[in-house]
Amino acid sequence: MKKETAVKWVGDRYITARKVLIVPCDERHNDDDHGIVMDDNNYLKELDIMKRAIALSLLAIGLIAVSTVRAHEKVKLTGYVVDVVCAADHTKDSPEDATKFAAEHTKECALMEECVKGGYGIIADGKWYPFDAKGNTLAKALFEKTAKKDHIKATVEGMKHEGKILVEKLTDAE
Ligand SMILES: [Cu+2]
Repeated sequence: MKKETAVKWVGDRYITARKVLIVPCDERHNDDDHGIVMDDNNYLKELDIMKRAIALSLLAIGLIAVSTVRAHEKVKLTGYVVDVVCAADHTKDSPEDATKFAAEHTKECALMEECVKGGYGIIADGKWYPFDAKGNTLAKALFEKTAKKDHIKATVEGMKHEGKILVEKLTDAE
């Protein structure tokens, strides 16, 4: 703002020879970006604002990238593999009860048509973690292969994302 053109103060305004600038009270003494008059100085300020906007956008993109990486937390869990249909009744159990149910849940049940369709997950430390599609395929193969009737323990490795595990590896445990 060209101060020399300011004639006098009226309330929150500078009365200038050409136009009236509205200046917010708290920014009156600062270099303000809120002037309405466009002159060469303001044009430069507009560029400044653009630069700031670009910097802020880049910052926002950075933050989103960080949170996406955070949302994909690497996990390695060992527990009992169970089908989603049966696990649904036990997700609110105490960790002890959930673990007991998962341990006693049988291979036979896990391979019933409805249970296969529902997909699989793991109960580790008493907590339920459903698998993604790849996890479901690997879990079904594990159930088909195992000689155990129940207590079907496995270690799953992958990424935790929105409560699900994006399974990379599923291996027999014990
Ligand atoms: Cu079942």
